[in-house]
Amino acid sequence: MSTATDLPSSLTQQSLDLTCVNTIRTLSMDGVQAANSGHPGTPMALAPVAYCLWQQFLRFDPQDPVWPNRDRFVLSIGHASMLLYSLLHLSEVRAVSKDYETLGEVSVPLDAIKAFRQLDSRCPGHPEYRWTSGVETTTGPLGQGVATSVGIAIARQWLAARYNRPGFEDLFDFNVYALCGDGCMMEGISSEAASLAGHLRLSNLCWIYDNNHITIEGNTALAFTEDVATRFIGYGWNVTRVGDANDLEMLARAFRTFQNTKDRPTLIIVDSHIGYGAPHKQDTSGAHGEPLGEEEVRLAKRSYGWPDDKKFFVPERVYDHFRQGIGKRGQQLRDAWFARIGEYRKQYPELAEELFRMQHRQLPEGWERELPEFPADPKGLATRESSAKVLNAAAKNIPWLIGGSADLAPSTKTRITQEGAGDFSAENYAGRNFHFGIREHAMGAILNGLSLVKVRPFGSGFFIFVDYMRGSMRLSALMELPVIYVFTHDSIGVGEDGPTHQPIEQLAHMRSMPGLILIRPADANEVREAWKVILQLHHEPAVLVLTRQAVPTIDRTKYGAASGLARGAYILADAPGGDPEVILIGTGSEVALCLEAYEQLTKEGVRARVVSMPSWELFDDQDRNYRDSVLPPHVKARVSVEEASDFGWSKYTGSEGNNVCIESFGASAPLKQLLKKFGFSTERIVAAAKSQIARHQSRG
Ligand SMILES: Cc1ncc(C[n+]2csc(CCOP(=O)(O)OP(=O)(O)O)c2C)c(N)n1
Ligand SMILES: [Mg+2]
Repeated sequence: MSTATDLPSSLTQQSLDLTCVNTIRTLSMDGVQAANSGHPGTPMALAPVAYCLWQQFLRFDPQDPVWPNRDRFVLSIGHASMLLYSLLHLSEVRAVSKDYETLGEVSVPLDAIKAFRQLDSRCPGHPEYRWTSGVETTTGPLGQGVATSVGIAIARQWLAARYNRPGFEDLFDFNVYALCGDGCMMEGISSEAASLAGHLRLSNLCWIYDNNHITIEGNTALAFTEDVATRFIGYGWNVTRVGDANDLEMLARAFRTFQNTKDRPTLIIVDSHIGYGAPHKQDTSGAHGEPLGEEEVRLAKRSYGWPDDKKFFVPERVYDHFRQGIGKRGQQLRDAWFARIGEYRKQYPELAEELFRMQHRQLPEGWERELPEFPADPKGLATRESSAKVLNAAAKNIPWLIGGSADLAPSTKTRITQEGAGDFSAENYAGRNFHFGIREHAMGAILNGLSLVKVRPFGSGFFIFVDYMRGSMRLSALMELPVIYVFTHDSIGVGEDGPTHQPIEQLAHMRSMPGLILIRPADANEVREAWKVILQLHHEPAVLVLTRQAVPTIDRTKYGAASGLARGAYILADAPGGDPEVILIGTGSEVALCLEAYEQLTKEGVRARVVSMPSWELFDDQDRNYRDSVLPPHVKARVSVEEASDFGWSKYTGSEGNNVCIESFGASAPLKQLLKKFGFSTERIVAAAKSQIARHQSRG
C-alpha cells in the first residue's frame, strides 16, 4: 500500500522515478556497507539504467521468472551484484523450486540483502544461477556474461525458427540485454562473442556498456584507450550513445532504438559516474571495490535527498510502482503467452510436446533406438569416427540436439549430416550445425547460453584447446548445465602435430573440476554407452575425450560388456576365478594395450585383470561394494596406463602402484615412433605388472 506516512518530507518533492532509482542506490550502498565488502560504486551509477530497462522495457514477469519467452537480463559486471539483487527485491521476483514450480516466497527478501555476502544468503558476492531465482546466468569472471548472452540470443533465434508458426509468429521473440563494463570490453572473450553476434546479425541482442573510465587500478587511461564504438561498428553492430546515465529519457530512446533495429545487435554506450553522489569517491576507483564507509554513505544519501539516518529503507510506493510497471506488464504478457501455448498445442501437438520435453530437460520417447552396435574388429576405428555415428543416430531422434565446432568439425566429426539439418547462419536460424569460428572461449560461453534456454548443445574441438575455454567450462559446471563438450585428438596419438597439439595435463585438469563428468571411451561400443550416459545427464556438463587414431573394437563376446561404462570402470578381462594378482587399469586408446599385455601375462601364467576406466567421476559415484569388486583393496599390485600426466592416478593405484604415463611434453613424430619413445608397449606393461607383483609380494 502506498502511504504518504512512510515518506520523509525530503522525498515528497522527488519524482517517483527518482525515488525508485535512489532506492536501488541506497539499498546497494547499505548492503555493501553491512557486509563490509563488495562493490557499491557501479550500482549507484547504473541504477537509472537498470531502472529504466526493467520498469519500462523488460518483458519479465516477477511472478514467473522462468516463463520461457521472457526477456533475459544478464549482469555481466557480476561484481555489481547488489544492483541485480535490489531489482529482484523491488520487483518482488518469486523464488522457483528445483522442478520449476514457482513458489510463493520472494526470491530476495530484504533480510537477504541485509545478509549480502554472508553464508547461505540469497545474495552471494556475485550472482549465481540456480541459487537466486531471477539470476539468468552466473557472472563474475568478466566477459563471461556478455558472451553467454550471445548464446541466449542464438537460442531464441533457433527456437523461433523451429517453433514459431503461422498464427504464432511471436511464440519466441524475447530479447536479451547484457550490462557490461570496461573489464568485459577488455576481455578477449567479448571480442570473440561480439564478432560472432555481428556476423549472425542477432538483432535481439543488446549490450549496454558502462563507459565509466574506471577499473580497479584507476583510470582506464592506464590500459584501455581503444575506440569501442568504432570496434563494434566494425563487428557489424548498431552503436548508440547515452551521454548521461541519469537521463531516463535518453536511455528510453536508446532502448527503443535497439527494439527498432531489426538487422543487427545493438551496443548502447552509456557514460556514467562510478559512485555517483558520493562526494569523496565519485569517479574514483575507490568507489569500485570497497564499502564507502558510514560517513560517505550518509553524505551520498544526503546528496540524493534521502533520509541519511535510515538504512535499507524502501518507501512502500516504490514496491507499488514496480508492481504497476514491470509487474503488470510482465504478468499480462506471460498470461497471454500461456493462453496461446494452449492453442498452439492443439494446432501443433508434436512441436508443443517437443517444447515441453525440452523445457523439462527430458528426452523424446525412443531417443536411443537407433544408436549403433559395433561388431568386434581388431583394426577398429577412431573413437571420433564411432562418435560421429552415435551422435548422428541420436540427433535423428532428438531434434533440439544442436551444436558445432570451433572450425574443426571435419576433424572432430561432429557434423549432423542428416537431410535438412542445415547450417546455422544469419540466413538460416533453423540450422543445427553451428560454426563458432576459431573462438573456443566464446564457444564455451555460448554453449552455456544455449543450455540456459534448454536446447541441448554440444561443442567440439581438439582436446588441447580445452585450455582456451576452461573459464566457460567452469561456469557450465558451477551452473550445473548439461553442456556436451566433444574433444578429439586426445593424446600423443595425434602424432606429427607435435607437443603443441598433444594434451598431457588436460585430463588431470578436467578431472579436478567439480561437477564435470569426463569420459574417455576405449572403443566404439564404449562410445555408444558414453553418449547414452551423457544424453541422460541433467545437471552435469560432460567432456567426451576421443582419439584421432583407430582403436580396435573390442570383442565383447570374449571380454566384459561395454554397458559397464555407465559405472565409470568395469572389469573387461579377468583372472581365473576372479582372483587376480595384478590389475591393469587403462583408459581410452590404452585399454587395447592393456588387453594385449593381459593376453601375454595369461600365457605366462600370471593372473591379471584388466579394468577399463573411462570415467573417474562415474566410478567414484558408485557404492563401495561395487568399487571394491572392481579394484579389490587386497590386490595392491596395480598398473595404470594412460598417455598423459600421471597426476592423480595414485588414487586408484596407490602410492606404491605403477603409472605408465608421460612426464614431459610430447614430440612431433609418427605415432609408432612416439609410442616407442614414451614407452607405450606391451612389453613395458607386462614388465610393470611383474615388478608390481614382486614388489607387493615382498611386502606382503
Ligand atoms: C576475468 C576477470 N578478471 C579479473 C576480475 C577482477 N575484477 C573484478 S571487477 C574488476 C574491474 C572491472 O572494471 P569495470 O568492468 O570497468 O567495472 P567498474 O569498476 O567500472 O564497475 C576486476 C579486474 C574479474 N572479476 N574477472
Ligand atoms: Mg569501469
